[in-house]
Amino acid sequence: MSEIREIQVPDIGDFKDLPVIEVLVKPGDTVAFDDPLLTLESDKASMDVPSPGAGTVVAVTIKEGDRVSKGSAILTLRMAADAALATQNQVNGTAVADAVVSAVGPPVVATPAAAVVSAVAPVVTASGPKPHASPSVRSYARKLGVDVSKVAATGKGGRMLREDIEGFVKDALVRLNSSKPGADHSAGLNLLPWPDVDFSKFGTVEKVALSRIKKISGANLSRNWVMIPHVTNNEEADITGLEAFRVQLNTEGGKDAIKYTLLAFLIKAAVATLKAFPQFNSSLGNEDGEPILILKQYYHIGFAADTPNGLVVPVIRDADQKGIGQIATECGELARKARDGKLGPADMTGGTFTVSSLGGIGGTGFTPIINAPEVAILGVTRAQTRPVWEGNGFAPRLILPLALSWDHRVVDGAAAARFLQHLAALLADFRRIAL
Ligand code: CAO
Repeated sequence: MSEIREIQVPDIGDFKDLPVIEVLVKPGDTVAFDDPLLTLESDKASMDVPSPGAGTVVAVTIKEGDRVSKGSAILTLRMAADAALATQNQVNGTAVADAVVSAVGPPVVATPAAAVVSAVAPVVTASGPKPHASPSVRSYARKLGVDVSKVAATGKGGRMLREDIEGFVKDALVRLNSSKPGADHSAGLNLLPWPDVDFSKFGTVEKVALSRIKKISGANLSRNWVMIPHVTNNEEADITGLEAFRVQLNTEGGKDAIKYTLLAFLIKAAVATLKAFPQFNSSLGNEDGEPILILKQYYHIGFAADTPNGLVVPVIRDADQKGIGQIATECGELARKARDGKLGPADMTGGTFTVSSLGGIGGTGFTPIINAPEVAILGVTRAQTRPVWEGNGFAPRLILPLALSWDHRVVDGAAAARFLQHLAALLADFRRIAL
């Protein structure tokens, strides 16, 4: 009769009460001696707990998020007939079934170079820390010949998952196949193959890895650009009065008061316009195989934030229920978190419409890409004082360029023009928001 043993956390040095960040096996899995069973994480490193022997997993006692120390039960293992435990001298368990004994695995600290992988890095940058991947994921990557520094990590806290390695391999295979003669080079679009140029033939080059954010946002932007039939309408808003009001509020407030930003007014005006044109606050859906429009009765407004690692879109929740001061404060806090790489998934999900403001930088217009599954995005560039004809003479007016990209499957040009006119009228006279 094969023996069932309870496997426990081995000696992990001075560490205690470490969180389990990944359980790598499930009941029924066959493991060999030294195969990783789970990954633990301290504040400085992640480490795999290897199996002390070969066998089949009967039951897993712990789950992701549990905290463990030396001796904590991990799982029960039906030992392979000829398997010997690495550390027989530490056997001390209770019977579970058949002839059950406990065993702790080979000490994790016995192989420090392999066990301690990388410092936890929320964002992996070209020249920054190494990607945060557990030893088992690294070993898996090595088996498949994958360089982990080229893989975008999608796990919690920027952790690399086995799925990330698999996705990378699949993408590489697709690229390889599409480079074969006669292959379709363009995901069904029948386009010319991407130019394969050795730039170093023409001059000195430097290769820099893309940040994790750039890899993820790039993939999203490509999909959105290819899959959504975008159209962009342009409009101008006279914000002379609004800007004077904003400056006045900031002057009255003093040094420590709220800083009223143009972005906060834009978000408030966008919400009022979305209420007047609900199809812009929607997403395309599917029910029983038929396309439907999902109109949202909440107004979570995303705003594009430029960070050293790339573009992110934090979301102001329930912007319709917030005053302009609160929106300005939240935008400031979220923009700061974004720059520090500290935005969590909750800060960036659930948006119904996005505002992308380049006004603090410059420009006269651009074509923002819709942030799927939203159906429209407002792009704003720099306001300029211009002479405007007022019937009997020119007057200097502050004019703000607006660009609205919209999904032509949901909206049409006339609705987009009306949306922008409505928005421009609100910005020209903010009292209209109260109507
Ligand atoms: N016209 C003229 N001036 C403007 C303006 C506009 N449209 N928008 C902002 N400004 C002014 C502000 O008034 C501010 O001046 P004061 O300090 O004197 O008041 C200054 O420019 C700086 O503004 P800001 O852009 O730093 O602040 P903000 O609140 O307007 O914007 C944020 C915050 C997060 C939107 C901005 O920092 C940012 O990241 N912008 C880039 C967004 C982006 O990358 N979009 C492109 C996406 S597609 O790749």
